[in-house]
Amino acid sequence: MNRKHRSLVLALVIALGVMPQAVMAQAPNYYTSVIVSDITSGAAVVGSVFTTDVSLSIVNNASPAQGFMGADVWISFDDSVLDIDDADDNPANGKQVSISTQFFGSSVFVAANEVAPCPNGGMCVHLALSHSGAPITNRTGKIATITWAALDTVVPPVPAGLGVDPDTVLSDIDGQEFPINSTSVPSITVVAPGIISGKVLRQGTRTDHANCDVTAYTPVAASSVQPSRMPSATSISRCRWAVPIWCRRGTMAI
Ligand SMILES: [Ca+2]
Repeated sequence: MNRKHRSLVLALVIALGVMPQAVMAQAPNYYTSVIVSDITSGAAVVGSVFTTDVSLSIVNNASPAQGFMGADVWISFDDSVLDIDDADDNPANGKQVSISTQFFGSSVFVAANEVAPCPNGGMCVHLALSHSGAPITNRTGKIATITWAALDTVVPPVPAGLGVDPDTVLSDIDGQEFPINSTSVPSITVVAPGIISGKVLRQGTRTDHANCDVTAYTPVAASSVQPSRMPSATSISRCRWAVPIWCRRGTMAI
């Protein structure tokens, strides 16, 4: 993040240390949450990508309502298991996630959208967001969608290690910190790819195999090969037989 452009959120949070304790005690009438959703698309499979949403929530139960203006959010993850799929596909500016206007609205100001070391160790998705409208008093909504890439170098199953770093803060219009009453993070485990098996049954007889393309990913043991099922030299020359699935007993690719 360009530190010169850290949001008002970050700068004002520093003032927290000198806040009167009486102010900290006055938080009985609202409830705030930072929520990382479970998987919303894709799958936590080695070599694949999947998405989770990051949302904020505030609910006021009494007047006068308290509202907040910004958030400095650190979502931690195990970078030996996951990477971030860059939202803008531009490696020159680092890695970003997809910002949502659902919570802060169209006036959202993005001071930080980066992958950076967490304040408390490890790697984080860091978002510093604020907006120019009225303080938000009752709303639950997305601030971002993260596309995770499950590394193909891990030995599954392995936990993704998602978390909300303790340095995550919400701030009100005066720059004072809102207590975060709860955080919610899914327990995601990266697993091995599944295997789909089945048979390809022959229907009728085809003599012209032009433009056909058969691909199988499961090797067939040599003992199961039936020479009588082998295609002729002519058909081999016309087709791309990747793996001899057609050699299995009782199965036929074309
Ligand atoms: Ca980028």
